[in-house]
Amino acid sequence: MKNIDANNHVTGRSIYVDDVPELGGTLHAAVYASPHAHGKIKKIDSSQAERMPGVVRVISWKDIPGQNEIGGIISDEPLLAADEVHFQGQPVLLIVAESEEVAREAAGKISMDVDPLEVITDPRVAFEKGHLLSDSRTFKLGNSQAAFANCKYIFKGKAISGGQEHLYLETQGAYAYPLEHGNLKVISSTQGPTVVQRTISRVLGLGMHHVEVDVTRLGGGFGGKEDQASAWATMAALAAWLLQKPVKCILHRMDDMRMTGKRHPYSSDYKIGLDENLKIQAYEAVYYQNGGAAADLSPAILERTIFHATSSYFIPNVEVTAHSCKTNLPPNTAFRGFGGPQGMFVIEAAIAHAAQELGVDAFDIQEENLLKNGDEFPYGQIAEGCEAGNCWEEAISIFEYERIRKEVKEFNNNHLLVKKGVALMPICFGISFTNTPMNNARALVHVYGDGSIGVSTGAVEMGQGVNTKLLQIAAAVFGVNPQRVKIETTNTSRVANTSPSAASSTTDLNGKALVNAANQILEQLKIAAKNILGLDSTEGFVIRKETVWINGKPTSLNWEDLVKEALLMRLNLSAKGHYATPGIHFDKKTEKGHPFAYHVYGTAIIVSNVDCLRGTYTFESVKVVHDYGASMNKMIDLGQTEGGIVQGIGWMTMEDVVYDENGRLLSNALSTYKIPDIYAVPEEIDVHFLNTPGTDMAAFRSKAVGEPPFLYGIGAWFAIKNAMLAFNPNLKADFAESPLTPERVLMGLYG
Ligand code: MTE
Ligand code: LUZ
Ligand code: MOS
Repeated sequence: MKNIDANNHVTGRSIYVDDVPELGGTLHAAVYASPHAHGKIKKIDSSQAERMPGVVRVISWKDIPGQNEIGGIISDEPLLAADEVHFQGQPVLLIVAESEEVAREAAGKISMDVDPLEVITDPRVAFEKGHLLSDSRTFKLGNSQAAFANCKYIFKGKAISGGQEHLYLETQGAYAYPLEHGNLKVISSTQGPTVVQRTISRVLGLGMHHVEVDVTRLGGGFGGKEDQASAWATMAALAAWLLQKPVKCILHRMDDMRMTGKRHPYSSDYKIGLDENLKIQAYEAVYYQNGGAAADLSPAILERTIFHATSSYFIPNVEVTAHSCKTNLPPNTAFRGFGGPQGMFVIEAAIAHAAQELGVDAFDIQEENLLKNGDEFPYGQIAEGCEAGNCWEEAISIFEYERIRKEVKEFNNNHLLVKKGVALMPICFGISFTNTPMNNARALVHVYGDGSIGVSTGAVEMGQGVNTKLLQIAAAVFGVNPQRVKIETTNTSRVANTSPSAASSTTDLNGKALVNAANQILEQLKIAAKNILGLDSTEGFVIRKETVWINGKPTSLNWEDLVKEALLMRLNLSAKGHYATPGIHFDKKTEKGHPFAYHVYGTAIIVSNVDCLRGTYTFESVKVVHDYGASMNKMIDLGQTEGGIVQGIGWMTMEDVVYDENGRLLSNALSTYKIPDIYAVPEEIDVHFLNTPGTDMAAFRSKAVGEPPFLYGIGAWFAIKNAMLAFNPNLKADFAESPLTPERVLMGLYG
């Protein structure tokens, strides 16, 4: 089924927050943000701004009726700075005016003096000084110290990965307006409507029932709106509440880039030990996560780093420790992969290091250590339904890896200044929120008198196609034409206490809740069918193509008549379905458990082409065998895969988030922050669907697809590195730094 939004997207008809028709009297809010990265606030002068015609009010933390606190996991983040500022771009004042232009101009007339405090931007420096955002975490399996004593080869090194700007096409924003009885309605571009509702209720000191959050769709989220949409929604709500007027707060691109957090940069140390057969016997790593100035989701992201520390490999002796370091940067946040990619880059760097030193292909080490069924992850879960080996083998055979390898070698022998590199990237990603209680969802389904169906869930459409998949599920379970089904907006008054749409789990959780709701209604329809058809039993009752079937045979009863009769019989054709992932658990004391419903696997073969005179490069091909289970929508899944690959390559190669030593974002626009464009996309992306039955833990046995393909991009770094090695075999082996920009390539080649 085609994505239900496709036509509207390409014709500009899709509605985003800023497209919602404005109510009369709507005001506009702009944020005054700190120009200082760290300091005690001495004086703020907003008098000029306040005097400007059209300015309605300048709001400070003192105007907050409830708590000046928006931290989700840890209460360490004010909505508006009070005594101190902790990063450049931290919101200090909110200017509300009759137009957006006036509000922004007024914000530009505000000045602030601070007593400066030390600015720290490096996570290792923060760690040395003891500035941590949360408790450090360690996962252990076997005994790595003892195992190292028996390793033939041991390599130690350092790996650094950079930040990443989400660059959702729709910037952060919200539109809030007061309703009667002290209620508020907020239209927000958020992945987490309940997060927004909870945060507003806390800041305004209102019960959650007073706050209704509604989401139509997002122009992209990528994790950036899992937690960080709430600040802007709360600002709009605060102004709307204080002024009792509709207020819009939409960030301009450069403000969005400057004020919001990004993917966490990491700096890590690793130690890897192998035996003479290239079996990895021991692995240790310490990760320094650059968390920024407040915790945000950092503790959860830190956890996923160590969940994925060994990636797609089995290593019997592991000890990995992660520190969440507090720096004076905007609080970093969720981004596709949620800390997993950062952990997986380090183990791949360690393997590449060992390969370079031993004079073997990384391929040989990777293949020797691939995860198999029955292997234990360092967090205690046992691998089941493991497709790592199948994806790897199938990729090698259908894409003829041996031929690719030979061709690359030959090409390199025949070219002096242009070199090719090939790398394989096996992936393994755990599906479920690592915080077990979050793995639940609800759906509200109405069958209307004409046989049409309305579906509300907690799922947020952000471009990933969840609404299309939910529509497919509803149509399939009811056995009706997809045209009968409407997916409603995501609204906290219809579906409450939702987890954000994240962790790639949105279709699994909400889809299963939807099946549950639909089945309750089918039970009612079964009673109606029994009555109408005068049956003794409803054995084998099923609706297929809008016709009721009993015991494998079609009856004369169709969907519309069935619904009409059921309502005349006063049956309930509305239902609320609930789903909570069964069988998952995790004990943070022992750091062991079974946190994931299942894992997603795959293998990519990536070929790079590096111009060794200029340091520039292209990607000739990315060839993938991916484990989708029984994909319920191959076009959407392919889109997620292609998008994920390109976004992953961007993170590893060209997207360079740069702050200066004063914590000022230098890469603050698309002129200085390079993301992959159509010319940077690999010339060929060939995706092969592994043929498997999938798992019952996934909705319709169609495995989660949102984040895993991002991980293939990691292979791009190693494909470039391998091309560089063909030019200069003496490259530093014990240091891996991403993004591998053309500048870094050039300096690496001749350094
Ligand atoms: N695809 C598009 N087009 N836009 C997005 O914002 N977010 C990604 C991924 N794919 C995103 C996307 C992220 S970070 C996640 S967690 C998943 O989609 C969320 O949706 P899912 O749970 O339905 O896969
Ligand atoms: N969000 C979250 C996530 O809160 N917990 C997770 O485990 C997670 N994983 C991936 C993406 N977002
Ligand atoms: Mo995705 S990082 O779980 O929003």
